[in-house]
Amino acid sequence: MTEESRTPASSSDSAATEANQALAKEAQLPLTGWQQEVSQGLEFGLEAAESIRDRSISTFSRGELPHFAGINTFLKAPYIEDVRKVGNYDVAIVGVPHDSGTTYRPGTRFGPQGIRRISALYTPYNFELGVDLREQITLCDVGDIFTIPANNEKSFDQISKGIAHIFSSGAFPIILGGDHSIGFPTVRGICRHLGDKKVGIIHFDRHVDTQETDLDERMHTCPWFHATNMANAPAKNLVQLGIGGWQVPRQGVKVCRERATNILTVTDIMEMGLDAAADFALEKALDGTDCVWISFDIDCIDAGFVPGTGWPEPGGLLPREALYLLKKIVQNAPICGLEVVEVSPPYDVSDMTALMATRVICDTMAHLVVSGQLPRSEKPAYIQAEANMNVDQRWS
Ligand SMILES: [Mn+2]
Repeated sequence: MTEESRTPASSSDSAATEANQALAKEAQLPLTGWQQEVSQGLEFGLEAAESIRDRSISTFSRGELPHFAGINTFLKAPYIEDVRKVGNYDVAIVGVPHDSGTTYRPGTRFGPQGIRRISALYTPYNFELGVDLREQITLCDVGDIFTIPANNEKSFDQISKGIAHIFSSGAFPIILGGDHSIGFPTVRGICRHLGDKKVGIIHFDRHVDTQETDLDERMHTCPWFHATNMANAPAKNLVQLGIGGWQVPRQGVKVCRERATNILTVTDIMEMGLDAAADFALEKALDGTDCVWISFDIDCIDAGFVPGTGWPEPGGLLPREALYLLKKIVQNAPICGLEVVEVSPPYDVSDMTALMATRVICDTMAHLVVSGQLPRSEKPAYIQAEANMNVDQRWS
Protein backbone atom coordinates (compact mmCIF):
# COMPACT_ATOMS: atom_id res chain seq x y z
CA MET A 1 0.00 0.00 0.00
CA THR A 2 1.41 3.40 -0.89
CA GLU A 3 1.60 6.22 1.61
CA GLU A 4 -0.80 8.16 -0.57
CA SER A 5 -3.54 5.55 -0.48
CA ARG A 6 -3.29 5.36 3.31
CA THR A 7 -3.94 9.07 3.75
CA PRO A 8 -7.46 9.67 5.05
CA ALA A 9 -9.66 11.19 2.41
CA SER A 10 -10.92 14.71 2.89
CA SER A 11 -14.54 15.50 2.14
CA SER A 12 -13.49 16.82 -1.26
CA ASP A 13 -11.67 13.57 -2.00
CA SER A 14 -14.18 10.99 -0.83
CA ALA A 15 -13.53 8.74 -3.84
CA ALA A 16 -10.27 7.62 -2.20
CA THR A 17 -11.86 5.96 0.82
CA GLU A 18 -11.82 2.19 1.07
CA ALA A 19 -15.59 2.36 1.34
CA ASN A 20 -15.97 4.16 -1.97
CA GLN A 21 -13.57 1.77 -3.64
CA ALA A 22 -15.64 -1.08 -2.22
CA LEU A 23 -18.82 0.36 -3.72
CA ALA A 24 -17.13 0.50 -7.12
CA LYS A 25 -15.71 -3.02 -6.84
CA GLU A 26 -19.09 -4.55 -6.09
CA ALA A 27 -20.44 -3.23 -9.39
CA GLN A 28 -17.78 -5.27 -11.25
CA LEU A 29 -18.78 -8.61 -9.71
CA PRO A 30 -20.98 -11.00 -11.71
CA LEU A 31 -24.19 -12.55 -10.34
CA THR A 32 -23.95 -15.72 -12.42
CA GLY A 33 -23.27 -18.05 -9.51
CA TRP A 34 -26.15 -16.58 -7.55
CA GLN A 35 -28.54 -16.98 -10.48
CA GLN A 36 -27.46 -20.60 -10.96
CA GLU A 37 -28.01 -21.25 -7.27
CA VAL A 38 -31.52 -19.77 -7.46
CA SER A 39 -32.53 -21.76 -10.54
CA GLN A 40 -31.15 -24.97 -9.08
CA GLY A 41 -32.99 -24.20 -5.84
CA LEU A 42 -36.28 -23.79 -7.71
CA GLU A 43 -35.70 -27.01 -9.62
CA PHE A 44 -34.55 -29.19 -6.71
CA GLY A 45 -36.48 -27.43 -3.93
CA LEU A 46 -39.72 -26.69 -5.86
CA GLU A 47 -41.23 -23.30 -6.54
CA ALA A 48 -42.57 -21.54 -3.46
CA ALA A 49 -46.16 -21.48 -2.27
CA GLU A 50 -48.40 -19.04 -4.15
CA SER A 51 -48.48 -16.45 -1.39
CA ILE A 52 -44.71 -15.89 -1.71
CA ARG A 53 -44.19 -12.84 -3.92
CA ASP A 54 -40.40 -13.26 -4.35
CA ARG A 55 -40.36 -16.06 -6.92
CA SER A 56 -36.63 -16.73 -6.39
CA ILE A 57 -37.62 -18.43 -3.10
CA SER A 58 -38.10 -22.19 -3.20
CA THR A 59 -40.28 -24.41 -0.99
CA PHE A 60 -37.33 -26.33 0.43
CA SER A 61 -34.27 -24.23 1.32
CA ARG A 62 -31.59 -25.26 -1.17
CA GLY A 63 -28.94 -22.51 -1.17
CA GLU A 64 -27.59 -19.66 0.95
CA LEU A 65 -30.99 -18.50 2.19
CA PRO A 66 -32.34 -18.38 4.76
CA HIS A 67 -29.09 -18.36 6.75
CA PHE A 68 -30.58 -20.24 9.72
CA ALA A 69 -31.82 -23.12 7.52
CA GLY A 70 -30.06 -25.87 5.67
CA ILE A 71 -27.39 -28.49 6.23
CA ASN A 72 -24.28 -27.25 7.98
CA THR A 73 -21.38 -27.68 5.63
CA PHE A 74 -18.85 -24.83 5.70
CA LEU A 75 -20.49 -21.80 4.07
CA LYS A 76 -23.13 -24.25 2.78
CA ALA A 77 -20.61 -25.54 0.24
CA PRO A 78 -21.55 -28.80 -1.47
CA TYR A 79 -20.66 -31.87 0.61
CA ILE A 80 -18.39 -34.14 -1.41
CA GLU A 81 -19.21 -37.65 -0.36
CA ASP A 82 -16.81 -39.16 -2.92
CA VAL A 83 -13.43 -37.72 -1.91
CA ARG A 84 -11.90 -38.96 -5.16
CA LYS A 85 -13.64 -35.98 -6.80
CA VAL A 86 -12.05 -33.35 -4.57
CA GLY A 87 -9.68 -32.20 -7.33
CA ASN A 88 -12.68 -30.82 -9.25
CA TYR A 89 -12.84 -27.92 -6.77
CA ASP A 90 -10.60 -24.91 -6.18
CA VAL A 91 -10.84 -25.19 -2.40
CA ALA A 92 -11.61 -28.13 -0.12
CA ILE A 93 -12.69 -27.65 3.49
CA VAL A 94 -11.88 -30.64 5.71
CA GLY A 95 -12.54 -31.13 9.41
CA VAL A 96 -9.99 -32.78 11.69
CA PRO A 97 -12.00 -33.47 14.88
CA HIS A 98 -9.05 -34.51 17.01
CA ASP A 99 -8.46 -33.36 20.58
CA SER A 100 -6.49 -36.22 22.08
CA GLY A 101 -3.41 -34.00 21.92
CA THR A 102 -4.95 -31.54 24.37
CA THR A 103 -3.20 -31.07 27.72
CA TYR A 104 -5.74 -28.89 29.56
CA ARG A 105 -9.23 -28.08 28.22
CA PRO A 106 -10.48 -30.62 25.66
CA GLY A 107 -13.33 -30.05 23.22
CA THR A 108 -11.66 -29.18 19.91
CA ARG A 109 -13.03 -32.42 18.46
CA PHE A 110 -16.19 -30.31 18.16
CA GLY A 111 -14.27 -27.48 16.46
CA PRO A 112 -15.18 -28.45 12.87
CA GLN A 113 -18.88 -28.67 13.79
CA GLY A 114 -18.76 -25.37 15.66
CA ILE A 115 -17.04 -23.55 12.80
CA ARG A 116 -19.39 -25.00 10.19
CA ARG A 117 -22.44 -24.07 12.25
CA ILE A 118 -21.59 -20.39 12.63
CA SER A 119 -20.26 -20.15 9.07
CA ALA A 120 -23.94 -20.27 8.09
CA LEU A 121 -24.04 -16.65 9.24
CA TYR A 122 -21.74 -15.53 6.43
CA THR A 123 -22.49 -14.53 2.88
CA PRO A 124 -19.81 -15.38 0.28
CA TYR A 125 -19.23 -11.66 -0.40
CA ASN A 126 -16.73 -9.34 1.34
CA PHE A 127 -17.32 -5.61 1.09
CA GLU A 128 -13.84 -4.11 1.39
CA LEU A 129 -12.11 -6.75 -0.71
CA GLY A 130 -14.77 -6.72 -3.43
CA VAL A 131 -14.73 -10.52 -3.54
CA ASP A 132 -17.70 -12.84 -3.99
CA LEU A 133 -16.46 -16.38 -3.40
CA ARG A 134 -19.58 -17.89 -5.01
CA GLU A 135 -18.82 -16.04 -8.23
CA GLN A 136 -15.06 -16.48 -8.26
CA ILE A 137 -14.09 -19.92 -6.93
CA THR A 138 -15.55 -23.39 -6.43
CA LEU A 139 -15.64 -24.59 -2.83
CA CYS A 140 -16.49 -28.00 -1.41
CA ASP A 141 -16.66 -29.53 2.05
CA VAL A 142 -15.23 -33.05 2.17
CA GLY A 143 -16.44 -33.66 5.71
CA ASP A 144 -14.09 -34.92 8.40
CA ILE A 145 -11.05 -37.15 8.66
CA PHE A 146 -11.78 -40.35 10.61
CA THR A 147 -9.60 -39.72 13.65
CA ILE A 148 -9.03 -42.28 16.41
CA PRO A 149 -9.81 -40.94 19.88
CA ALA A 150 -7.14 -41.71 22.48
CA ASN A 151 -4.52 -42.51 19.86
CA ASN A 152 -2.55 -39.57 18.54
CA GLU A 153 -0.24 -41.58 16.32
CA LYS A 154 -2.98 -43.49 14.50
CA SER A 155 -4.89 -40.22 14.11
CA PHE A 156 -1.74 -38.56 12.74
CA ASP A 157 -1.44 -41.31 10.11
CA GLN A 158 -5.06 -40.78 9.08
CA ILE A 159 -4.61 -36.99 8.96
CA SER A 160 -1.42 -37.12 6.87
CA LYS A 161 -3.04 -39.51 4.42
CA GLY A 162 -6.15 -37.36 4.09
CA ILE A 163 -4.31 -34.06 3.70
CA ALA A 164 -1.88 -35.59 1.19
CA HIS A 165 -4.88 -36.75 -0.86
CA ILE A 166 -6.45 -33.28 -0.95
CA PHE A 167 -3.16 -31.43 -1.50
CA SER A 168 -2.02 -33.67 -4.36
CA SER A 169 -5.43 -33.35 -6.06
CA GLY A 170 -4.72 -29.65 -6.63
CA ALA A 171 -7.59 -28.44 -4.45
CA PHE A 172 -6.42 -25.83 -1.91
CA PRO A 173 -6.71 -27.50 1.53
CA ILE A 174 -8.33 -25.67 4.47
CA ILE A 175 -8.36 -27.58 7.73
CA LEU A 176 -10.84 -27.05 10.56
CA GLY A 177 -9.14 -28.28 13.74
CA GLY A 178 -8.81 -29.97 16.07
CA ASP A 179 -6.10 -29.23 18.59
CA HIS A 180 -2.65 -28.09 17.48
CA SER A 181 -1.11 -31.56 17.59
CA ILE A 182 -2.55 -31.89 14.05
CA GLY A 183 0.00 -29.31 12.81
CA PHE A 184 2.62 -32.03 12.46
CA PRO A 185 0.54 -34.56 10.47
CA THR A 186 -1.00 -31.88 8.23
CA VAL A 187 2.43 -30.56 7.26
CA ARG A 188 3.68 -34.13 6.87
CA GLY A 189 0.83 -34.75 4.41
CA ILE A 190 1.96 -31.70 2.39
CA CYS A 191 5.63 -32.72 2.54
CA ARG A 192 4.87 -36.16 1.08
CA HIS A 193 4.02 -34.43 -2.20
CA LEU A 194 6.77 -31.81 -2.28
CA GLY A 195 9.60 -33.95 -3.72
CA ASP A 196 12.70 -31.86 -3.02
CA LYS A 197 10.69 -28.62 -2.67
CA LYS A 198 10.36 -26.83 0.64
CA VAL A 199 7.59 -25.27 2.69
CA GLY A 200 7.87 -22.34 5.11
CA ILE A 201 5.49 -22.35 8.05
CA ILE A 202 3.87 -19.16 9.38
CA HIS A 203 2.48 -19.98 12.79
CA PHE A 204 0.10 -17.60 14.60
CA ASP A 205 0.01 -18.51 18.30
CA ARG A 206 0.58 -17.42 21.90
CA HIS A 207 2.51 -20.68 22.45
CA VAL A 208 5.70 -21.97 20.78
CA ASP A 209 4.54 -25.59 20.31
CA THR A 210 8.12 -26.79 19.78
CA GLN A 211 8.83 -29.34 22.49
CA GLU A 212 9.53 -32.97 21.56
CA THR A 213 7.02 -34.55 23.94
CA ASP A 214 4.55 -33.39 26.58
CA LEU A 215 3.11 -35.85 29.12
CA ASP A 216 5.16 -38.49 27.28
CA GLU A 217 3.35 -38.08 23.92
CA ARG A 218 3.34 -35.82 20.84
CA MET A 219 0.70 -33.47 22.19
CA HIS A 220 -0.60 -30.09 20.96
CA THR A 221 2.50 -28.46 22.44
CA CYS A 222 4.76 -30.40 20.04
CA PRO A 223 3.88 -30.06 16.32
CA TRP A 224 6.81 -27.89 15.18
CA PHE A 225 9.52 -29.99 16.81
CA HIS A 226 8.43 -32.87 14.58
CA ALA A 227 7.44 -30.86 11.50
CA THR A 228 10.80 -29.09 11.36
CA ASN A 229 12.60 -32.44 11.62
CA MET A 230 11.47 -33.02 8.04
CA ALA A 231 13.88 -31.84 5.35
CA ASN A 232 10.96 -30.27 3.45
CA ALA A 233 10.06 -27.97 6.37
CA PRO A 234 13.24 -26.33 7.68
CA ALA A 235 13.19 -24.69 11.12
CA LYS A 236 14.83 -21.57 9.66
CA ASN A 237 11.58 -21.00 7.74
CA LEU A 238 9.32 -21.37 10.78
CA VAL A 239 7.85 -17.98 11.74
CA GLN A 240 6.01 -17.70 15.05
CA LEU A 241 3.78 -14.64 15.49
CA GLY A 242 2.24 -13.47 18.77
CA ILE A 243 4.17 -15.72 21.16
CA GLY A 244 4.27 -14.75 24.83
CA GLY A 245 2.91 -14.89 28.33
CA TRP A 246 2.81 -17.51 31.05
CA GLN A 247 2.12 -20.66 29.03
CA VAL A 248 5.30 -21.01 27.00
CA PRO A 249 7.09 -24.17 28.19
CA ARG A 250 10.82 -23.68 28.76
CA GLN A 251 11.63 -26.95 26.94
CA GLY A 252 10.01 -25.45 23.85
CA VAL A 253 11.93 -22.18 24.23
CA LYS A 254 15.18 -24.14 24.28
CA VAL A 255 14.24 -25.84 20.99
CA CYS A 256 13.38 -22.47 19.37
CA ARG A 257 16.77 -21.13 20.44
CA GLU A 258 18.68 -24.18 19.22
CA ARG A 259 16.87 -24.32 15.87
CA ALA A 260 16.77 -20.53 15.43
CA THR A 261 13.07 -20.26 14.61
CA ASN A 262 11.76 -16.75 13.95
CA ILE A 263 9.65 -15.42 16.83
CA LEU A 264 7.84 -12.10 17.20
CA THR A 265 6.02 -11.28 20.42
CA VAL A 266 2.90 -9.13 20.49
CA THR A 267 5.06 -6.21 21.68
CA ASP A 268 7.53 -6.81 18.82
CA ILE A 269 4.64 -6.65 16.37
CA MET A 270 3.22 -3.50 17.99
CA GLU A 271 6.55 -1.70 18.07
CA MET A 272 7.75 -2.61 14.58
CA GLY A 273 4.27 -2.13 13.11
CA LEU A 274 2.05 -4.58 11.28
CA ASP A 275 3.57 -3.99 7.84
CA ALA A 276 7.11 -4.60 9.08
CA ALA A 277 6.00 -7.68 11.00
CA ALA A 278 4.33 -9.12 7.89
CA ASP A 279 7.46 -8.34 5.85
CA PHE A 280 9.58 -10.13 8.48
CA ALA A 281 7.32 -13.18 8.32
CA LEU A 282 7.38 -13.26 4.52
CA GLU A 283 11.14 -12.82 4.30
CA LYS A 284 11.88 -15.66 6.75
CA ALA A 285 9.19 -18.06 5.51
CA LEU A 286 10.09 -17.55 1.84
CA ASP A 287 13.87 -17.76 2.22
CA GLY A 288 14.75 -20.73 -0.01
CA THR A 289 11.25 -22.26 0.07
CA ASP A 290 8.66 -22.87 -2.64
CA CYS A 291 5.42 -22.34 -0.71
CA VAL A 292 4.04 -21.28 2.67
CA TRP A 293 1.73 -23.13 5.07
CA ILE A 294 -0.39 -21.04 7.45
CA SER A 295 -1.06 -22.57 10.85
CA PHE A 296 -3.47 -20.29 12.68
CA ASP A 297 -4.02 -21.06 16.35
CA ILE A 298 -7.10 -19.07 17.33
CA ASP A 299 -5.51 -18.37 20.73
CA CYS A 300 -3.04 -15.93 19.11
CA ILE A 301 -5.90 -13.48 19.53
CA ASP A 302 -6.50 -11.97 22.97
CA ALA A 303 -8.37 -14.41 25.21
CA GLY A 304 -11.15 -11.87 25.68
CA PHE A 305 -12.16 -12.39 22.04
CA VAL A 306 -11.66 -16.16 21.91
CA PRO A 307 -12.80 -17.78 25.16
CA GLY A 308 -13.54 -21.09 23.44
CA THR A 309 -10.03 -22.45 23.27
CA GLY A 310 -7.79 -24.92 25.06
CA TRP A 311 -5.21 -22.63 26.68
CA PRO A 312 -6.53 -19.05 26.64
CA GLU A 313 -3.80 -16.44 27.27
CA PRO A 314 -4.60 -12.75 27.78
CA GLY A 315 -2.53 -10.11 26.01
CA GLY A 316 -2.72 -11.51 22.48
CA LEU A 317 -3.33 -9.80 19.16
CA LEU A 318 -6.45 -7.80 18.50
CA PRO A 319 -8.65 -9.43 15.86
CA ARG A 320 -8.03 -6.59 13.40
CA GLU A 321 -4.27 -6.87 13.91
CA ALA A 322 -4.29 -10.62 13.24
CA LEU A 323 -6.54 -10.17 10.20
CA TYR A 324 -4.28 -7.42 8.83
CA LEU A 325 -1.18 -9.60 9.23
CA LEU A 326 -3.03 -12.44 7.53
CA LYS A 327 -3.96 -10.18 4.62
CA LYS A 328 -0.42 -8.97 4.03
CA ILE A 329 1.00 -12.47 4.29
CA VAL A 330 -1.54 -14.34 2.15
CA GLN A 331 -1.55 -11.73 -0.59
CA ASN A 332 2.23 -11.80 -0.88
CA ALA A 333 3.28 -15.44 -0.71
CA PRO A 334 2.50 -18.67 -2.58
CA ILE A 335 0.22 -20.19 0.07
CA CYS A 336 -0.19 -23.98 -0.10
CA GLY A 337 -2.76 -24.47 2.66
CA LEU A 338 -4.32 -23.21 5.88
CA GLU A 339 -5.26 -24.80 9.18
CA VAL A 340 -7.24 -23.09 11.93
CA VAL A 341 -6.88 -24.91 15.23
CA GLU A 342 -7.81 -24.87 18.91
CA VAL A 343 -11.47 -23.82 18.59
CA SER A 344 -13.23 -25.58 21.47
CA PRO A 345 -17.02 -25.02 21.24
CA PRO A 346 -17.81 -26.43 24.73
CA TYR A 347 -15.90 -23.43 26.17
CA ASP A 348 -17.17 -20.92 23.62
CA VAL A 349 -19.54 -18.04 24.29
CA SER A 350 -22.12 -17.08 21.65
CA ASP A 351 -20.02 -18.85 18.97
CA MET A 352 -17.53 -15.95 19.05
CA THR A 353 -14.40 -18.14 18.85
CA ALA A 354 -15.81 -20.24 16.02
CA LEU A 355 -16.86 -17.05 14.26
CA MET A 356 -13.30 -15.73 14.44
CA ALA A 357 -12.10 -18.97 12.86
CA THR A 358 -14.68 -18.59 10.10
CA ARG A 359 -13.44 -15.07 9.51
CA VAL A 360 -9.81 -16.22 9.19
CA ILE A 361 -10.83 -18.87 6.66
CA CYS A 362 -13.06 -16.64 4.54
CA ASP A 363 -10.49 -13.83 4.57
CA THR A 364 -7.77 -16.23 3.45
CA MET A 365 -9.87 -17.43 0.52
CA ALA A 366 -10.61 -13.83 -0.47
CA HIS A 367 -6.92 -12.81 -0.29
CA LEU A 368 -6.05 -15.79 -2.49
CA VAL A 369 -8.59 -14.54 -5.03
CA VAL A 370 -7.40 -10.91 -4.84
CA SER A 371 -3.77 -11.98 -5.31
CA GLY A 372 -4.62 -14.23 -8.27
CA GLN A 373 -3.70 -17.50 -6.51
CA LEU A 374 -7.28 -18.77 -6.83
CA PRO A 375 -8.83 -20.05 -8.96
CA ARG A 376 -5.84 -22.10 -10.12
CA SER A 377 -5.42 -22.51 -13.85
CA GLU A 378 -3.09 -25.43 -13.20
CA LYS A 379 -1.58 -27.26 -10.25
CA PRO A 380 1.29 -25.32 -8.67
CA ALA A 381 4.68 -26.71 -9.75
CA TYR A 382 5.66 -27.53 -6.15
CA ILE A 383 3.02 -30.30 -5.98
CA GLN A 384 4.57 -33.64 -6.96
CA ALA A 385 2.20 -36.40 -8.04
CA GLU A 386 4.22 -39.18 -6.45
CA ALA A 387 4.05 -39.60 -2.68
CA ASN A 388 7.21 -39.96 -0.61
CA MET A 389 6.14 -41.83 2.52
CA ASN A 390 9.56 -41.42 4.12
CA VAL A 391 9.59 -37.66 4.73
CA ASP A 392 9.80 -38.23 8.49
CA GLN A 393 11.83 -40.54 10.67
CA ARG A 394 10.12 -43.32 12.53
CA TRP A 395 9.22 -41.98 15.99
CA SER A 396 8.28 -43.95 19.09
MN1 LIG B 1 -1.74 -21.94 21.26
